[in-house]
Amino acid sequence: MASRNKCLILGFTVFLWVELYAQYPHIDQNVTCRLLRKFNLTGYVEAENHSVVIGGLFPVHYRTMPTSDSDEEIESPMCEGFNFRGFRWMKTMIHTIKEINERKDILPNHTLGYQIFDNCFSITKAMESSSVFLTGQEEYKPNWRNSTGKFLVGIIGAGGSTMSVAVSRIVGIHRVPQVGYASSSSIFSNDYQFPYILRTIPSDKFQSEAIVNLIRHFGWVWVGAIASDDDYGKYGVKFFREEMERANLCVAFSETIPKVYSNEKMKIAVDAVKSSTAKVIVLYATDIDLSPFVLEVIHHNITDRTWIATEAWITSALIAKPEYFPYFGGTIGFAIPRSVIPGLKEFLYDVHPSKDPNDVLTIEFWQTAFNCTWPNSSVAYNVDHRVNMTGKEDRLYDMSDQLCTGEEKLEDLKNTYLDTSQLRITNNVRQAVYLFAHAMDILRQDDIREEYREKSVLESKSILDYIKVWPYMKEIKFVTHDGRKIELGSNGDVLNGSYDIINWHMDNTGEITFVKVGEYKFTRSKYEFVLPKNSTLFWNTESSRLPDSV
Ligand code: TCR
Repeated sequence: MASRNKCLILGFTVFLWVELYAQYPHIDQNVTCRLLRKFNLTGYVEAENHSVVIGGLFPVHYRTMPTSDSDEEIESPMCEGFNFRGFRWMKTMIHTIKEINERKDILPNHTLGYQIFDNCFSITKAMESSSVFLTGQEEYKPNWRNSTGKFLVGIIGAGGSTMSVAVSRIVGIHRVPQVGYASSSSIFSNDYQFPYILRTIPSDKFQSEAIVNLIRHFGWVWVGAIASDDDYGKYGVKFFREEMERANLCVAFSETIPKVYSNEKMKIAVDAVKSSTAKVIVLYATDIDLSPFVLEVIHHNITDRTWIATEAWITSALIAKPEYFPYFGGTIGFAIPRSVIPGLKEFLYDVHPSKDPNDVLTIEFWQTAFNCTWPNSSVAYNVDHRVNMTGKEDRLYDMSDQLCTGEEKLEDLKNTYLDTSQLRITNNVRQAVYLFAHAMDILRQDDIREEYREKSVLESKSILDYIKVWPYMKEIKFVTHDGRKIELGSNGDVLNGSYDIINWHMDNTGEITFVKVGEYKFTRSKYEFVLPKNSTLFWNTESSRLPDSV
Protein backbone atom coordinates (compact mmCIF):
# COMPACT_ATOMS: atom_id res chain seq x y z
CA MET A 1 0.00 0.00 0.00
CA ALA A 2 2.80 2.34 0.94
CA SER A 3 4.49 1.85 -2.41
CA ARG A 4 1.23 2.63 -4.17
CA ASN A 5 0.92 5.93 -2.36
CA LYS A 6 4.44 6.79 -3.39
CA CYS A 7 3.57 5.98 -6.99
CA LEU A 8 0.49 8.14 -6.90
CA ILE A 9 2.55 11.04 -5.72
CA LEU A 10 5.14 10.39 -8.43
CA GLY A 11 2.37 10.10 -11.03
CA PHE A 12 0.96 13.41 -9.97
CA THR A 13 4.28 15.14 -10.24
CA VAL A 14 4.80 14.00 -13.83
CA PHE A 15 2.94 17.02 -15.18
CA LEU A 16 5.00 19.32 -13.02
CA TRP A 17 8.17 17.70 -14.25
CA VAL A 18 7.53 18.79 -17.78
CA GLU A 19 7.54 22.38 -16.57
CA LEU A 20 10.39 21.96 -14.16
CA TYR A 21 12.63 19.96 -16.43
CA ALA A 22 12.68 22.76 -18.96
CA GLN A 23 14.10 25.05 -16.33
CA TYR A 24 16.17 22.58 -14.34
CA PRO A 25 17.56 19.96 -16.72
CA HIS A 26 19.50 18.29 -13.93
CA ILE A 27 16.39 16.64 -12.52
CA ASP A 28 16.80 12.88 -12.85
CA GLN A 29 14.27 11.67 -15.42
CA ASN A 30 14.99 8.04 -14.80
CA VAL A 31 13.08 7.89 -11.57
CA THR A 32 10.04 6.01 -12.80
CA CYS A 33 7.13 4.47 -11.08
CA ARG A 34 7.10 0.70 -11.04
CA LEU A 35 3.44 0.32 -10.23
CA LEU A 36 2.33 -0.56 -13.72
CA ARG A 37 -1.20 -0.52 -14.96
CA LYS A 38 -1.61 -2.86 -17.93
CA PHE A 39 -4.81 -2.31 -19.83
CA ASN A 40 -7.03 -5.05 -21.00
CA LEU A 41 -9.00 -3.75 -23.97
CA THR A 42 -10.97 -5.27 -26.81
CA GLY A 43 -12.12 -3.69 -30.03
CA TYR A 44 -11.26 -3.16 -33.67
CA VAL A 45 -8.56 -1.25 -35.45
CA GLU A 46 -7.92 -0.51 -39.07
CA ALA A 47 -5.29 2.10 -39.74
CA GLU A 48 -2.88 0.99 -42.41
CA ASN A 49 -3.19 2.75 -45.77
CA HIS A 50 -5.56 5.37 -44.36
CA SER A 51 -4.90 9.10 -44.01
CA VAL A 52 -6.31 9.46 -40.54
CA VAL A 53 -7.88 7.43 -37.81
CA ILE A 54 -11.11 8.10 -35.94
CA GLY A 55 -11.28 6.73 -32.44
CA GLY A 56 -14.46 5.12 -31.11
CA LEU A 57 -15.72 4.04 -27.71
CA PHE A 58 -18.82 1.88 -27.30
CA PRO A 59 -20.39 -0.08 -24.45
CA VAL A 60 -20.16 -3.65 -25.80
CA HIS A 61 -20.31 -5.00 -22.24
CA TYR A 62 -22.45 -3.85 -19.36
CA ARG A 63 -19.92 -3.80 -16.57
CA THR A 64 -16.47 -4.72 -15.31
CA MET A 65 -15.64 -7.48 -12.88
CA PRO A 66 -13.87 -6.83 -9.59
CA THR A 67 -10.09 -7.41 -9.59
CA SER A 68 -7.46 -8.08 -7.01
CA ASP A 69 -4.37 -5.91 -7.38
CA SER A 70 -0.88 -6.90 -6.41
CA ASP A 71 1.65 -4.45 -5.08
CA GLU A 72 3.60 -4.23 -8.36
CA GLU A 73 0.79 -4.20 -10.84
CA ILE A 74 -2.75 -2.89 -10.94
CA GLU A 75 -4.82 -5.46 -12.70
CA SER A 76 -7.15 -3.98 -15.24
CA PRO A 77 -10.68 -5.42 -14.91
CA MET A 78 -12.27 -7.80 -17.40
CA CYS A 79 -15.71 -7.08 -18.79
CA GLU A 80 -18.93 -9.05 -18.62
CA GLY A 81 -22.51 -8.97 -19.86
CA PHE A 82 -22.53 -8.69 -23.65
CA ASN A 83 -24.51 -5.68 -24.91
CA PHE A 84 -25.87 -6.37 -28.37
CA ARG A 85 -26.96 -2.79 -28.87
CA GLY A 86 -23.52 -1.41 -28.14
CA PHE A 87 -22.04 -3.97 -30.50
CA ARG A 88 -24.40 -2.73 -33.19
CA TRP A 89 -23.33 0.87 -32.59
CA MET A 90 -19.72 -0.16 -32.90
CA LYS A 91 -20.42 -1.98 -36.13
CA THR A 92 -22.32 1.01 -37.47
CA MET A 93 -19.30 3.23 -37.03
CA ILE A 94 -17.23 0.77 -39.08
CA HIS A 95 -19.96 0.50 -41.69
CA THR A 96 -20.22 4.27 -42.08
CA ILE A 97 -16.47 4.66 -42.41
CA LYS A 98 -16.41 1.95 -45.07
CA GLU A 99 -19.21 3.71 -46.92
CA ILE A 100 -17.44 7.08 -46.85
CA ASN A 101 -14.20 5.48 -48.03
CA GLU A 102 -16.00 4.02 -51.02
CA ARG A 103 -17.63 7.29 -51.97
CA LYS A 104 -15.97 9.42 -54.61
CA ASP A 105 -17.80 12.67 -53.84
CA ILE A 106 -16.53 13.11 -50.31
CA LEU A 107 -12.87 13.09 -49.28
CA PRO A 108 -11.74 11.67 -52.62
CA ASN A 109 -8.07 11.70 -51.76
CA HIS A 110 -8.29 10.42 -48.24
CA THR A 111 -9.62 7.38 -46.53
CA LEU A 112 -10.55 7.03 -42.91
CA GLY A 113 -9.25 4.40 -40.55
CA TYR A 114 -10.52 3.60 -37.08
CA GLN A 115 -9.47 2.45 -33.67
CA ILE A 116 -12.43 1.37 -31.59
CA PHE A 117 -12.61 0.08 -28.03
CA ASP A 118 -15.26 -1.48 -25.83
CA ASN A 119 -15.69 0.80 -22.82
CA CYS A 120 -17.72 -1.82 -20.91
CA PHE A 121 -20.04 0.94 -19.68
CA SER A 122 -17.30 1.89 -17.24
CA ILE A 123 -15.28 5.00 -16.58
CA THR A 124 -12.15 2.93 -16.00
CA LYS A 125 -12.23 1.34 -19.43
CA ALA A 126 -13.12 4.63 -21.08
CA MET A 127 -10.12 6.25 -19.42
CA GLU A 128 -7.81 3.38 -20.34
CA SER A 129 -8.96 3.57 -23.96
CA SER A 130 -8.42 7.32 -24.00
CA SER A 131 -4.91 6.75 -22.79
CA VAL A 132 -4.28 4.32 -25.63
CA PHE A 133 -5.64 6.83 -28.15
CA LEU A 134 -3.16 9.37 -26.91
CA THR A 135 -0.09 7.40 -25.97
CA GLY A 136 -0.30 4.34 -28.19
CA GLN A 137 0.59 2.26 -25.19
CA GLU A 138 -1.58 -0.37 -23.62
CA GLU A 139 -0.21 0.49 -20.24
CA TYR A 140 0.15 3.69 -18.36
CA LYS A 141 3.22 5.69 -19.33
CA PRO A 142 2.91 9.36 -20.16
CA ASN A 143 4.15 9.68 -23.75
CA TRP A 144 1.50 11.13 -26.05
CA ARG A 145 1.36 9.37 -29.43
CA ASN A 146 -1.41 7.35 -31.10
CA SER A 147 -0.58 3.65 -31.39
CA THR A 148 -1.72 3.37 -35.00
CA GLY A 149 1.07 5.73 -35.98
CA LYS A 150 -1.53 7.96 -37.64
CA PHE A 151 -2.96 11.31 -36.75
CA LEU A 152 -5.98 11.05 -34.57
CA VAL A 153 -8.57 13.55 -35.78
CA GLY A 154 -10.86 13.01 -32.84
CA ILE A 155 -12.95 10.56 -30.90
CA ILE A 156 -16.55 9.45 -31.24
CA GLY A 157 -18.05 8.65 -27.89
CA ALA A 158 -17.88 7.73 -25.11
CA GLY A 159 -21.57 6.74 -24.88
CA GLY A 160 -23.11 7.82 -21.59
CA SER A 161 -22.54 11.33 -20.27
CA THR A 162 -20.58 10.30 -17.19
CA MET A 163 -18.07 8.43 -19.34
CA SER A 164 -17.79 11.30 -21.81
CA VAL A 165 -17.01 13.65 -18.96
CA ALA A 166 -14.20 11.37 -17.86
CA VAL A 167 -12.76 10.98 -21.36
CA SER A 168 -12.94 14.69 -22.03
CA ARG A 169 -10.92 15.33 -18.90
CA ILE A 170 -8.01 13.49 -20.47
CA VAL A 171 -8.33 14.15 -24.17
CA GLY A 172 -9.77 17.65 -23.77
CA ILE A 173 -6.57 18.94 -22.25
CA HIS A 174 -4.87 17.93 -25.50
CA ARG A 175 -7.61 19.57 -27.58
CA VAL A 176 -8.70 16.34 -29.16
CA PRO A 177 -12.26 16.82 -30.51
CA GLN A 178 -14.92 14.51 -29.14
CA VAL A 179 -18.29 13.93 -30.80
CA GLY A 180 -20.97 12.48 -28.53
CA TYR A 181 -23.69 10.30 -30.03
CA ALA A 182 -25.50 9.50 -26.77
CA SER A 183 -24.09 11.95 -24.21
CA SER A 184 -27.11 14.15 -23.81
CA SER A 185 -26.53 15.74 -20.41
CA SER A 186 -26.95 19.50 -20.39
CA ILE A 187 -23.53 19.90 -18.75
CA PHE A 188 -21.86 19.58 -22.16
CA SER A 189 -23.50 22.81 -23.27
CA ASN A 190 -20.99 24.52 -21.04
CA ASP A 191 -18.30 25.46 -23.51
CA TYR A 192 -15.97 26.59 -20.78
CA GLN A 193 -15.83 23.16 -19.16
CA PHE A 194 -16.13 21.09 -22.34
CA PRO A 195 -14.69 23.20 -25.16
CA TYR A 196 -13.87 20.25 -27.45
CA ILE A 197 -17.13 18.31 -27.22
CA LEU A 198 -19.72 18.38 -29.99
CA ARG A 199 -22.68 16.07 -30.23
CA THR A 200 -25.21 14.63 -32.60
CA ILE A 201 -27.75 14.00 -29.82
CA PRO A 202 -29.75 16.97 -28.53
CA SER A 203 -29.07 18.31 -25.05
CA ASP A 204 -31.45 16.99 -22.40
CA LYS A 205 -32.48 20.56 -21.76
CA PHE A 206 -34.84 20.05 -24.71
CA GLN A 207 -36.07 16.71 -23.40
CA SER A 208 -36.72 18.00 -19.89
CA GLU A 209 -38.75 20.84 -21.39
CA ALA A 210 -40.57 18.36 -23.60
CA ILE A 211 -41.49 16.21 -20.59
CA VAL A 212 -42.98 19.21 -18.80
CA ASN A 213 -44.95 20.11 -21.92
CA LEU A 214 -46.24 16.53 -22.06
CA ILE A 215 -47.29 16.76 -18.41
CA ARG A 216 -49.06 20.05 -19.11
CA HIS A 217 -50.75 18.58 -22.14
CA PHE A 218 -52.41 15.85 -20.06
CA GLY A 219 -53.28 18.18 -17.21
CA TRP A 220 -51.14 16.45 -14.60
CA VAL A 221 -49.84 18.63 -11.79
CA TRP A 222 -48.36 16.25 -9.21
CA VAL A 223 -45.57 14.14 -10.67
CA GLY A 224 -42.73 12.11 -9.14
CA ALA A 225 -39.20 11.71 -10.52
CA ILE A 226 -36.61 8.95 -10.28
CA ALA A 227 -33.15 9.43 -11.79
CA SER A 228 -30.00 7.42 -12.27
CA ASP A 229 -27.20 8.49 -9.97
CA ASP A 230 -25.03 10.04 -12.70
CA ASP A 231 -24.60 13.07 -14.93
CA TYR A 232 -27.48 11.94 -17.12
CA GLY A 233 -30.15 11.39 -14.47
CA LYS A 234 -29.13 14.12 -12.09
CA TYR A 235 -28.82 16.97 -14.57
CA GLY A 236 -31.90 15.74 -16.47
CA VAL A 237 -34.02 15.89 -13.33
CA LYS A 238 -32.46 19.15 -12.21
CA PHE A 239 -33.63 20.79 -15.43
CA PHE A 240 -36.97 19.01 -15.22
CA ARG A 241 -37.60 20.38 -11.72
CA GLU A 242 -36.71 23.90 -12.77
CA GLU A 243 -39.10 23.68 -15.71
CA MET A 244 -41.87 22.24 -13.52
CA GLU A 245 -41.48 25.12 -11.13
CA ARG A 246 -41.59 27.62 -13.95
CA ALA A 247 -44.82 26.01 -15.17
CA ASN A 248 -46.31 26.11 -11.64
CA LEU A 249 -46.44 22.32 -11.42
CA CYS A 250 -45.31 20.19 -8.49
CA VAL A 251 -42.66 17.51 -8.13
CA ALA A 252 -44.04 15.05 -5.56
CA PHE A 253 -40.68 13.38 -4.93
CA SER A 254 -37.27 13.08 -6.53
CA GLU A 255 -35.07 10.07 -5.77
CA THR A 256 -32.12 8.28 -7.38
CA ILE A 257 -31.44 4.70 -8.40
CA PRO A 258 -28.11 3.58 -6.96
CA LYS A 259 -25.39 2.69 -9.48
CA VAL A 260 -23.97 -0.01 -7.26
CA TYR A 261 -26.49 -2.31 -5.65
CA SER A 262 -27.66 -0.97 -2.30
CA ASN A 263 -30.75 -2.38 -0.67
CA GLU A 264 -31.08 0.67 1.50
CA LYS A 265 -30.88 3.24 -1.31
CA MET A 266 -33.15 1.23 -3.57
CA LYS A 267 -35.71 1.00 -0.77
CA ILE A 268 -35.82 4.80 -0.50
CA ALA A 269 -36.67 5.09 -4.20
CA VAL A 270 -39.26 2.29 -4.11
CA ASP A 271 -40.88 3.61 -0.91
CA ALA A 272 -41.19 7.05 -2.47
CA VAL A 273 -43.11 5.58 -5.40
CA LYS A 274 -45.27 3.38 -3.17
CA SER A 275 -46.23 5.98 -0.64
CA SER A 276 -46.83 8.93 -2.96
CA THR A 277 -50.25 9.80 -4.35
CA ALA A 278 -48.51 10.87 -7.57
CA LYS A 279 -49.52 8.30 -10.17
CA VAL A 280 -47.37 9.72 -12.93
CA ILE A 281 -43.62 9.28 -12.55
CA VAL A 282 -40.70 10.37 -14.72
CA LEU A 283 -37.84 7.86 -14.98
CA TYR A 284 -34.67 9.64 -16.08
CA ALA A 285 -32.13 6.85 -16.57
CA THR A 286 -30.61 4.59 -19.19
CA ASP A 287 -32.09 1.13 -19.51
CA ILE A 288 -29.04 -0.52 -17.93
CA ASP A 289 -29.27 1.62 -14.82
CA LEU A 290 -33.03 1.39 -14.76
CA SER A 291 -33.37 -2.39 -14.90
CA PRO A 292 -32.73 -3.11 -11.17
CA PHE A 293 -35.42 -0.56 -10.34
CA VAL A 294 -37.80 -2.16 -12.80
CA LEU A 295 -37.26 -5.52 -11.08
CA GLU A 296 -38.06 -3.88 -7.75
CA VAL A 297 -41.30 -2.41 -9.11
CA ILE A 298 -42.31 -5.89 -10.22
CA HIS A 299 -41.14 -7.48 -6.97
CA HIS A 300 -43.28 -5.03 -4.98
CA ASN A 301 -46.20 -5.48 -7.38
CA ILE A 302 -46.48 -1.75 -8.03
CA THR A 303 -49.18 -1.30 -10.67
CA ASP A 304 -51.51 1.51 -11.66
CA ARG A 305 -48.68 3.95 -12.36
CA THR A 306 -47.95 5.80 -15.56
CA TRP A 307 -44.26 6.07 -16.32
CA ILE A 308 -42.83 8.86 -18.41
CA ALA A 309 -39.80 7.54 -20.25
CA THR A 310 -36.74 9.36 -21.45
CA GLU A 311 -35.32 8.60 -24.86
CA ALA A 312 -32.70 6.31 -23.28
CA TRP A 313 -35.19 3.57 -22.36
CA ILE A 314 -38.38 4.20 -24.31
CA THR A 315 -37.46 1.66 -27.00
CA SER A 316 -35.18 -0.56 -24.95
CA ALA A 317 -35.57 -4.30 -25.37
CA LEU A 318 -34.16 -4.70 -21.87
CA ILE A 319 -37.22 -2.97 -20.35
CA ALA A 320 -39.93 -3.47 -22.96
CA LYS A 321 -40.49 -7.14 -22.14
CA PRO A 322 -44.03 -8.50 -22.45
CA GLU A 323 -43.86 -9.90 -18.90
CA TYR A 324 -43.26 -6.36 -17.60
CA PHE A 325 -46.30 -4.99 -19.44
CA PRO A 326 -48.73 -5.20 -16.46
CA TYR A 327 -46.42 -2.78 -14.66
CA PHE A 328 -45.01 -0.69 -17.50
CA GLY A 329 -47.67 -0.86 -20.22
CA GLY A 330 -48.88 2.58 -21.25
CA THR A 331 -45.43 4.08 -20.75
CA ILE A 332 -45.19 7.32 -22.68
CA GLY A 333 -42.14 9.38 -23.58
CA PHE A 334 -39.72 10.63 -26.14
CA ALA A 335 -37.49 8.95 -28.66
CA ILE A 336 -34.84 10.09 -31.11
CA PRO A 337 -36.51 9.85 -34.56
CA ARG A 338 -36.09 6.53 -36.28
CA SER A 339 -33.88 6.20 -39.32
CA VAL A 340 -33.28 3.66 -42.04
CA ILE A 341 -29.60 3.17 -42.83
CA PRO A 342 -29.03 1.76 -46.29
CA GLY A 343 -26.88 -1.36 -46.32
CA LEU A 344 -26.50 -1.59 -42.55
CA LYS A 345 -28.62 -4.69 -42.15
CA GLU A 346 -26.52 -6.69 -44.62
CA PHE A 347 -23.36 -5.43 -42.97
CA LEU A 348 -24.55 -6.48 -39.52
CA TYR A 349 -25.44 -9.95 -40.76
CA ASP A 350 -21.98 -10.35 -42.20
CA VAL A 351 -20.53 -11.51 -38.90
CA HIS A 352 -19.08 -14.97 -38.26
CA PRO A 353 -16.54 -16.22 -35.71
CA SER A 354 -14.75 -18.41 -38.24
CA LYS A 355 -13.54 -15.32 -40.09
CA ASP A 356 -10.92 -14.41 -37.53
CA PRO A 357 -9.87 -16.50 -34.52
CA ASN A 358 -8.58 -13.32 -32.84
CA ASP A 359 -11.90 -11.54 -33.07
CA VAL A 360 -12.91 -12.27 -29.50
CA LEU A 361 -15.93 -10.00 -29.59
CA THR A 362 -17.48 -11.86 -32.51
CA ILE A 363 -16.77 -15.17 -30.79
CA GLU A 364 -18.43 -13.94 -27.63
CA PHE A 365 -21.32 -12.52 -29.64
CA TRP A 366 -21.84 -15.90 -31.26
CA GLN A 367 -21.53 -17.82 -28.02
CA THR A 368 -23.98 -15.57 -26.21
CA ALA A 369 -26.47 -15.35 -29.05
CA PHE A 370 -26.61 -19.10 -29.69
CA ASN A 371 -25.78 -20.29 -26.17
CA CYS A 372 -22.92 -22.51 -27.28
CA THR A 373 -19.15 -22.59 -26.89
CA TRP A 374 -16.95 -21.86 -29.91
CA PRO A 375 -14.44 -24.73 -30.30
CA ASN A 376 -10.97 -23.95 -28.92
CA SER A 377 -12.08 -20.47 -28.08
CA SER A 378 -10.10 -18.55 -25.53
CA VAL A 379 -13.16 -16.46 -24.74
CA ALA A 380 -13.88 -17.69 -21.27
CA TYR A 381 -15.82 -14.79 -19.91
CA ASN A 382 -19.19 -15.37 -21.43
CA VAL A 383 -20.56 -14.97 -17.96
CA ASP A 384 -22.84 -12.31 -16.59
CA HIS A 385 -22.67 -11.94 -12.83
CA ARG A 386 -25.37 -9.75 -11.47
CA VAL A 387 -26.51 -8.92 -7.99
CA ASN A 388 -30.13 -9.89 -7.47
CA MET A 389 -32.77 -8.41 -5.24
CA THR A 390 -31.51 -10.10 -2.12
CA GLY A 391 -27.98 -8.83 -2.73
CA LYS A 392 -26.77 -12.28 -3.82
CA GLU A 393 -25.01 -12.92 -7.07
CA ASP A 394 -27.01 -14.32 -9.96
CA ARG A 395 -25.23 -15.95 -12.88
CA LEU A 396 -27.23 -15.17 -15.97
CA TYR A 397 -25.04 -16.83 -18.55
CA ASP A 398 -22.38 -19.43 -18.23
CA MET A 399 -20.23 -21.44 -20.60
CA SER A 400 -22.51 -23.81 -22.45
CA ASP A 401 -21.62 -27.51 -22.81
CA GLN A 402 -22.98 -27.37 -26.32
CA LEU A 403 -20.31 -26.64 -28.94
CA CYS A 404 -21.11 -24.08 -31.63
CA THR A 405 -21.07 -25.63 -35.10
CA GLY A 406 -20.78 -22.40 -37.08
CA GLU A 407 -23.92 -23.45 -38.92
CA GLU A 408 -26.13 -21.51 -36.49
CA LYS A 409 -28.40 -19.17 -38.40
CA LEU A 410 -28.47 -15.46 -37.61
CA GLU A 411 -31.84 -15.31 -39.38
CA ASP A 412 -33.32 -17.45 -36.58
CA LEU A 413 -32.28 -14.98 -33.90
CA LYS A 414 -34.53 -12.41 -32.37
CA ASN A 415 -31.77 -10.19 -31.18
CA THR A 416 -31.25 -6.47 -30.57
CA TYR A 417 -28.03 -6.49 -32.59
CA LEU A 418 -29.86 -7.53 -35.74
CA ASP A 419 -33.02 -5.52 -35.18
CA THR A 420 -32.68 -2.62 -37.57
CA SER A 421 -36.26 -1.47 -37.09
CA GLN A 422 -35.36 0.94 -34.26
CA LEU A 423 -32.25 2.77 -35.44
CA ARG A 424 -32.14 5.90 -33.36
CA ILE A 425 -28.87 6.38 -31.44
CA THR A 426 -27.37 4.16 -34.14
CA ASN A 427 -28.06 6.97 -36.58
CA ASN A 428 -26.43 9.47 -34.22
CA VAL A 429 -23.28 7.33 -34.42
CA ARG A 430 -23.45 7.50 -38.18
CA GLN A 431 -23.91 11.27 -38.16
CA ALA A 432 -20.94 11.66 -35.80
CA VAL A 433 -18.73 9.95 -38.37
CA TYR A 434 -20.16 12.15 -41.11
CA LEU A 435 -19.47 15.21 -39.00
CA PHE A 436 -15.75 14.41 -39.07
CA ALA A 437 -15.84 13.56 -42.77
CA HIS A 438 -17.64 16.73 -43.79
CA ALA A 439 -15.34 18.90 -41.70
CA MET A 440 -12.28 17.29 -43.27
CA ASP A 441 -13.80 17.64 -46.69
CA ILE A 442 -14.38 21.38 -46.25
CA LEU A 443 -10.82 21.74 -44.97
CA ARG A 444 -9.56 19.89 -48.02
CA GLN A 445 -11.49 22.17 -50.35
CA ASP A 446 -10.20 25.23 -48.53
CA ASP A 447 -6.69 23.90 -48.86
CA ILE A 448 -7.10 23.49 -52.58
CA ARG A 449 -8.53 26.98 -52.94
CA GLU A 450 -5.71 28.46 -50.90
CA GLU A 451 -3.14 26.60 -52.90
CA TYR A 452 -4.60 27.98 -56.11
CA ARG A 453 -4.76 31.53 -54.76
CA GLU A 454 -1.30 31.60 -53.29
CA LYS A 455 0.19 29.53 -56.06
CA SER A 456 2.16 27.71 -53.43
CA VAL A 457 1.61 24.32 -52.00
CA LEU A 458 0.55 24.47 -48.39
CA GLU A 459 3.21 22.93 -46.32
CA SER A 460 1.16 20.26 -44.62
CA LYS A 461 -1.64 19.92 -47.14
CA SER A 462 -1.79 16.17 -46.92
CA ILE A 463 -1.71 16.10 -43.17
CA LEU A 464 -5.06 16.24 -41.52
CA ASP A 465 -4.71 16.50 -37.81
CA TYR A 466 -7.21 17.51 -35.24
CA ILE A 467 -5.83 20.97 -34.66
CA LYS A 468 -6.54 21.77 -38.31
CA VAL A 469 -9.86 19.94 -38.52
CA TRP A 470 -11.35 21.35 -35.33
CA PRO A 471 -12.27 24.84 -36.64
CA TYR A 472 -14.20 23.15 -39.44
CA MET A 473 -16.11 20.95 -37.03
CA LYS A 474 -17.38 23.78 -34.92
CA GLU A 475 -20.65 25.21 -36.13
CA ILE A 476 -20.91 22.68 -38.92
CA LYS A 477 -24.03 22.26 -41.04
CA PHE A 478 -24.85 19.28 -43.20
CA VAL A 479 -27.74 17.24 -44.51
CA THR A 480 -28.08 13.57 -43.58
CA HIS A 481 -28.81 10.66 -45.91
CA ASP A 482 -32.48 10.91 -44.98
CA GLY A 483 -32.73 14.61 -45.61
CA ARG A 484 -32.40 15.93 -42.06
CA LYS A 485 -30.44 19.12 -41.46
CA ILE A 486 -27.78 18.92 -38.78
CA GLU A 487 -26.60 22.24 -37.48
CA LEU A 488 -24.42 22.86 -34.43
CA GLY A 489 -24.23 25.98 -32.33
CA SER A 490 -21.10 27.58 -30.99
CA ASN A 491 -21.20 25.42 -27.86
CA GLY A 492 -21.37 22.21 -29.89
CA ASP A 493 -25.08 21.54 -29.29
CA VAL A 494 -27.54 20.68 -32.04
CA LEU A 495 -29.64 23.76 -32.67
CA ASN A 496 -32.85 22.07 -33.68
CA GLY A 497 -34.36 18.66 -33.90
CA SER A 498 -37.33 16.54 -32.94
CA TYR A 499 -38.44 13.65 -30.78
CA ASP A 500 -41.08 11.07 -31.55
CA ILE A 501 -43.70 10.73 -28.81
CA ILE A 502 -44.02 7.01 -28.14
CA ASN A 503 -46.64 5.06 -26.19
CA TRP A 504 -46.31 1.38 -25.25
CA HIS A 505 -49.11 -0.86 -26.52
CA MET A 506 -49.36 -4.63 -26.70
CA ASP A 507 -50.18 -6.18 -30.05
CA ASN A 508 -52.23 -9.32 -30.54
CA THR A 509 -49.14 -11.54 -30.66
CA GLY A 510 -48.32 -10.48 -27.09
CA GLU A 511 -45.38 -8.26 -28.02
CA ILE A 512 -44.88 -4.70 -26.84
CA THR A 513 -45.11 -2.19 -29.66
CA PHE A 514 -43.75 1.32 -29.63
CA VAL A 515 -46.56 3.34 -31.14
CA LYS A 516 -45.66 6.80 -32.38
CA VAL A 517 -48.53 8.95 -31.14
CA GLY A 518 -47.07 12.37 -31.79
CA GLU A 519 -44.04 14.49 -32.42
CA TYR A 520 -42.15 17.22 -30.61
CA LYS A 521 -40.10 19.65 -32.67
CA PHE A 522 -37.78 22.18 -31.17
CA THR A 523 -35.38 24.97 -31.94
CA ARG A 524 -33.49 27.00 -29.39
CA SER A 525 -36.32 29.47 -28.99
CA LYS A 526 -39.54 27.61 -29.72
CA TYR A 527 -41.19 24.24 -29.74
CA GLU A 528 -44.12 22.53 -31.40
CA PHE A 529 -46.00 19.80 -29.56
CA VAL A 530 -48.04 17.65 -31.93
CA LEU A 531 -50.28 15.01 -30.40
CA PRO A 532 -53.31 14.58 -32.65
CA LYS A 533 -56.67 14.10 -30.90
CA ASN A 534 -57.31 10.88 -32.79
CA SER A 535 -54.05 9.20 -31.64
CA THR A 536 -54.84 5.99 -29.78
CA LEU A 537 -53.27 6.13 -26.35
CA PHE A 538 -53.00 3.12 -24.07
CA TRP A 539 -53.18 3.82 -20.33
CA ASN A 540 -52.27 1.20 -17.79
CA THR A 541 -54.89 2.38 -15.29
CA GLU A 542 -57.70 0.30 -13.78
CA SER A 543 -60.25 2.21 -15.83
CA SER A 544 -57.95 2.29 -18.91
CA ARG A 545 -58.56 6.02 -18.92
CA LEU A 546 -56.12 8.91 -18.72
CA PRO A 547 -54.59 8.79 -15.22
CA ASP A 548 -55.24 11.57 -12.76
CA SER A 549 -52.22 12.98 -11.02
CA VAL A 550 -53.43 16.02 -9.17
N1 TCR B 1 -28.01 9.96 -22.87
C1 TCR B 1 -27.46 9.08 -21.84
C2 TCR B 1 -27.03 7.73 -22.44
C3 TCR B 1 -28.02 7.25 -23.41
C4 TCR B 1 -28.28 5.93 -23.91
C5 TCR B 1 -29.37 6.04 -24.83
C6 TCR B 1 -27.73 4.67 -23.64
C7 TCR B 1 -28.95 8.07 -24.03
N2 TCR B 1 -29.75 7.35 -24.88
C8 TCR B 1 -29.90 4.94 -25.47
C9 TCR B 1 -28.28 3.54 -24.30
C10 TCR B 1 -29.36 3.70 -25.21
C11 TCR B 1 -29.07 9.49 -23.70
C12 TCR B 1 -26.34 9.81 -21.15
O1 TCR B 1 -25.71 9.24 -20.24
O2 TCR B 1 -26.11 10.94 -21.52
